[in-house]
Amino acid sequence: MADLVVTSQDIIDRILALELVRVTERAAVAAARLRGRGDEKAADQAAVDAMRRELQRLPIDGTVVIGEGERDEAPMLYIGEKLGTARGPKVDIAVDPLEGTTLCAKDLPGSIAVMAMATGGSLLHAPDVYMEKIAIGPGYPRGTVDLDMSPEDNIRALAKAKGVAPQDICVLVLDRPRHKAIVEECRRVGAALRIVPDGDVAGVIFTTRPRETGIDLYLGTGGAPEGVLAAGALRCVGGQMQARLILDTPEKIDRAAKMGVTDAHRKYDMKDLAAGDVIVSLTGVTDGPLLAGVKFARQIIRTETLIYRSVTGTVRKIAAEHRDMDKFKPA
Ligand code: VTB
Repeated sequence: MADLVVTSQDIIDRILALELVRVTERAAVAAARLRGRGDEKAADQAAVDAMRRELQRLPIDGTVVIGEGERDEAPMLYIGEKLGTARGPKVDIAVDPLEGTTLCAKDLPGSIAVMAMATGGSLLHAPDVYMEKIAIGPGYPRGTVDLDMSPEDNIRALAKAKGVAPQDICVLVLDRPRHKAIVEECRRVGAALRIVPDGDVAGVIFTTRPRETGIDLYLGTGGAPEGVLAAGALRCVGGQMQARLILDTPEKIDRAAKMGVTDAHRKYDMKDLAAGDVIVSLTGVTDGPLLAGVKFARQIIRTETLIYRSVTGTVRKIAAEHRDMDKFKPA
């Protein structure tokens, strides 16, 4: 049998994949200890600390491109922060250590710890503004849906491509007043709507596994950094996504320009959001349709993680039992 020859390419997309699982597992466990305690900030901080600690140990020359905020507003995992031992490949890092902080604080479904790693320079440096998004899972002809088509046209086109009636399509939107028109139009067409309080990284990723989640289409406006993370996972399995930043004030246009956005109205394709080789890891914090949340038992902590890898399109679901309790002690 041939020896396993490890190239630098392998390091990013093969060997590091399992390391990313460890990173999101740690963040998820840290946040899960504070599940249902009504303290969003504490849960988020615990996840941030744990994620950063793990990332620092990795053999990478990493730069945070999607993080907790600008350097002056986030002491950790700020945009531009260098991570890793610096002895390894140059990579872009996008993190959302606790996506759905309120879901976690209220112990509601769908909060996750999530991160993406990609070849250096390949993730969109998205400012923390809103982003209009549309996403569908794999298996549809390119261009089946479009950000500039109406919800009705998108639902009808998707139903046709799936071979079902529009009434059999389920759309996920965030529960926000700004989505009133989308909700009304979906209702008119007769599609099902899942209206979630938070968590649109997971919401977009739900479209990658419609048989488990029941979600065919994501519509609406959420955070731009969240959009980049979700696009990474979608790309790995051949889903489709389009997005547009909402830059509605001179201040936002200026902030985006500083991050390299020259066309404020640009319609981004999935590849513009996450190019290059990308791996995305997400671990359940609270129970959800994709992943079970962290379970604490006597001397065992159980976690569930999905890891997406673009090079091969492999998705692994890793159910882990952790027995080394010292590693999971709160900091
Ligand atoms: C979404 C959602 C997040 O922010 O991005 C949302 O995924 C968008 O912002 O969980 P608003 O809450 O202002 O609508 C969160 O809800 C929180 O970061």
